[in-house]
Amino acid sequence: MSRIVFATGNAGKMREVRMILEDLGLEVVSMKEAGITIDIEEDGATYEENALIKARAVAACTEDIVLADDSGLEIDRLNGEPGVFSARYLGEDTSYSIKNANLIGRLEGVPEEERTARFVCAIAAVLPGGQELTTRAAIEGRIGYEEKGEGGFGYDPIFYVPELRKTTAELTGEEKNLVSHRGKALQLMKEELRSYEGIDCQ
Ligand code: ITT
Repeated sequence: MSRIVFATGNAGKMREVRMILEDLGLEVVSMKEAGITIDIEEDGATYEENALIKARAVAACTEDIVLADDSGLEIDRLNGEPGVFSARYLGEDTSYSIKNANLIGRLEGVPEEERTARFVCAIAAVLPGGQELTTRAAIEGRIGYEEKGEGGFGYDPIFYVPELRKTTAELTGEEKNLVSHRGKALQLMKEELRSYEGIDCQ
């Protein structure tokens, strides 16, 4: 039976990914659980390039289906920053309370209608036959004035979704996955995988 190895070291992502992929009926493991401990340099210019870099690096270590996620937060007023550098913004080891406070500070005095932003996610797949696929999706929102909510990870406490009147950190995991960039990009990837013969999924 095919198994999916998900090429991420981000525990928050992995938690969401497991939930979203559950109905495929395939075993889903993180790269660590698969015993793959390589360091991957993400030097692509786009989310798709970086997702493919991660998926290819892990696919070189396993016969399983490999998926990877590259994602980021784009703030219009900051010319799309932090974008593909979202994980590295202010340093990879800097806490998100500091990163979030910094972004709120950079938007001081900016009115609500100009605080538009989106989370973007590209998912890449490398199949056992070597075929490569990518999907992409986004969720539109606004940057809040303070952190709100305890759920999610990363920039979720400052990402306000006007239609839901909540930040993505105030949503349950299920609620976030229904509307999020990652949820939607992975749904598209599930449809692609279901159309492949030889991948025995539901
Ligand atoms: P892997 O490369 O190991 O998957 P990473 O955290 O380095 O983990 P990325 O390079 O794709 O992943 O960076 C994505 C960053 O974008 C992530 O670390 C967060 O800062 C931010 N981000 C992406 N999706 C998010 C979400 O759903 N909620 C909050 N922040 C998110």
